[in-house]
Amino acid sequence: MQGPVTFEAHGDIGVIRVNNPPVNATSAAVRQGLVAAANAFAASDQKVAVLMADGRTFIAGADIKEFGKPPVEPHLPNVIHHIEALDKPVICVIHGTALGGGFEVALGSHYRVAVPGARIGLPEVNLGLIPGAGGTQRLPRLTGMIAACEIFTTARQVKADESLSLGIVDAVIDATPLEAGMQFARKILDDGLPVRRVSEMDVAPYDDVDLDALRAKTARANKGHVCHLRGIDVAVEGTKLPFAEGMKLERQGFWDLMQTPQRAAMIHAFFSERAVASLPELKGVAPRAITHVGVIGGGTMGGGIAVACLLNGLTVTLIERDVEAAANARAGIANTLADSVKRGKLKPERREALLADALTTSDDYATLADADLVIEAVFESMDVKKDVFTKLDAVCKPGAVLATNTSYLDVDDIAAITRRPADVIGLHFFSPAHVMRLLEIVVAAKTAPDVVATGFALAKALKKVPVRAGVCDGFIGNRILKTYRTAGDHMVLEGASPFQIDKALVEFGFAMGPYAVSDLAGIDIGYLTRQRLLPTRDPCERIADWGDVLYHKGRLGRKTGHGHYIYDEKSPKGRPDPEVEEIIAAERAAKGITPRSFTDAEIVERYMAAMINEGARVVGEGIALRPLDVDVTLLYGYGFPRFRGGPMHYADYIGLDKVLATIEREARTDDFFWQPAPLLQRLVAEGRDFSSLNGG
Ligand code: T1G
Repeated sequence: MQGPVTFEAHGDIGVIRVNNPPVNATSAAVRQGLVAAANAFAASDQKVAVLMADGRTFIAGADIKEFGKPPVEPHLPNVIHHIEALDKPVICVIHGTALGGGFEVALGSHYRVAVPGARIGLPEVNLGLIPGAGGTQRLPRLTGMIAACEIFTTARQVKADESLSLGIVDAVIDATPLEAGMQFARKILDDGLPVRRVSEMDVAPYDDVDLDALRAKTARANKGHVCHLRGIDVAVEGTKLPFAEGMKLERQGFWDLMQTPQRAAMIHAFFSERAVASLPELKGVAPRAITHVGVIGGGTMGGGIAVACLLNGLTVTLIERDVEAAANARAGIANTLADSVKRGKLKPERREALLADALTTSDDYATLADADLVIEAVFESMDVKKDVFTKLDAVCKPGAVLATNTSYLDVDDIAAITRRPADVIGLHFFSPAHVMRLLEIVVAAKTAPDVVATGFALAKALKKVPVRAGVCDGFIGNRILKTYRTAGDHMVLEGASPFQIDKALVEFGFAMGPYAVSDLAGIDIGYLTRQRLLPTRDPCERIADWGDVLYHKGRLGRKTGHGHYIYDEKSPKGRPDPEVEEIIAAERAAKGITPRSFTDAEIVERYMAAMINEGARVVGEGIALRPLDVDVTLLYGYGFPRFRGGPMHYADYIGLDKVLATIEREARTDDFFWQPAPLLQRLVAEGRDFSSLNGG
């Protein structure tokens, strides 16, 4: 047999082998190949077949690249039905990550074997879908309804030993996939085990109370999403019917969801998260080797960066201003690692080893002499950073990468203080640095290509999502944040309350509104940003500095118990503070503004128009390479709802002409803040959208 699926005889045992790099996705060719191989097995003398895959993983799912295109026969559910209907046993061997359609192929096999390290999962909800090839109908028959629904609504990957205990796999065999399959096949032959079809099994009884609890928990965890609860409905109702009828119910649910904008948005997010690291400038450029990282500053950011490096196998030397501060930094890192142990993310003995062997804390820069890369995370002051880089330039070995974690300062200016500007780069982590996945990689004018490649390699090593950014105030994320926050502040001055704005944006899909976020991060940050930008403020700019009043009253947010919201034992998560409304009313009166009411829809429209417009400027100026880089930045660093795909994808969905019309409407009252981005105007004039700039 030719193509990505072959059938070969090994005595009494046949082997159906899938080989479709990089992850053996069930493309049309694979589906056709599976049917042909099943037929070859049926017609052969072999008594049992092993179904496995070459490469790093068993089938990792349907071919996402085919979504949104006209479907091609044979459909995966029919392929799986064909395999299950065989009257000779098929054993599926799982290695790597058998996800989505790949796991569903395994469920349609008669027996399942995992090798150590293998994981299974049904992550379709991450794409705005539900399992569409029998997952909602077969898995409940194997594990019970509650466990099955928990698996596909969380999209979590289930390890081999848990899969065994849940009855998903029949054995975990420590061998190569082929050897494991052959070993189990011989057991089938020796014991004369029959064909065993999951579709013919019954779902074990379950308690509706448990199901209702799972529904409620799922709804809370996925506000705004439609696919998770649809999956539970399909599983529950479908398995009450004959299997074939249940499959029809699942198929209907799957295709309904395939048509939703949420599916388009989440698949855009899936591919964009990968596209951000595929840059022409990195092609063929080897990164510098990184095993020993220096961190300057052991505060929240420096400590978090150190933990991220330690948890991913790097050795860390952390420098603080004196021995006491270094000891405090070590204690902070030890506590953070202890939290990881408490959450089951880290074994205690590994924590001890990291602290004993992988972490050095000191006040002596000389200990950085053999560091491969050093990241400074000191106070956001250019003078302080220049002092640090002068010291690093003196002690670090030739070829060491010198990185700044600044969130807005000019990386070119920092590089210029050194004798090695080509080795200087910005690595902007987001707090908490060992949790937030976004890493803005800020490329200065003189940063060498292999230093850029090193930044991306470090991001991969730390399991971060890297986005290349140019040098400007705030790079990509903070620059756009400042704009849409200002749009919110203007609306407050005009009559909206910060609490209404927060509510409207939570309804839109943000986990938190901008004012609740400000309370969390600290109102002082916004104040200091406005102060810093005061000297560059344009006289035409409409000033919305009512937040400064809160700052001067010491209302800094959660850390002082008072910000926009009140935080106390009565409302630990905050409740609107009427006094803030009074402060704002006084500000409006002082500016002669008569407040007006806003609808939630208008709040979202203006807020998103400001965000999209600044995103278009950032792309137009080359600070971000493509609109997808802006999407990934907002998705992974600023809580933008994934089911909307990011601000630029969302703009395409609502129509760039509508976004431009909003901006032009608002410009009639404030033509300074509302200046249409030239790129937005050009795309509208050409009838194109942002996706046309995202490349291949
Ligand atoms: N289809 C097409 N391409 C895929 C793919 C997929 N399912 N999964 C990965 N790729 C590409 C990816 O774009 C990248 O390409 C390369 O493979 C390596 O991926 C019927 C309908 C498997 C855990 O959601 O979670 O089945 O950039 O960089 O970090 O019910 O890929 O190199 O050109 O991510 O080692 C369900 C999605 C689909 C799994 C490997 N399956 N993939 O991670 O490599 S829906 C999924 C992953 C479905 C059925 C439904 C991960 C991975 P390029 P990578 P990795």
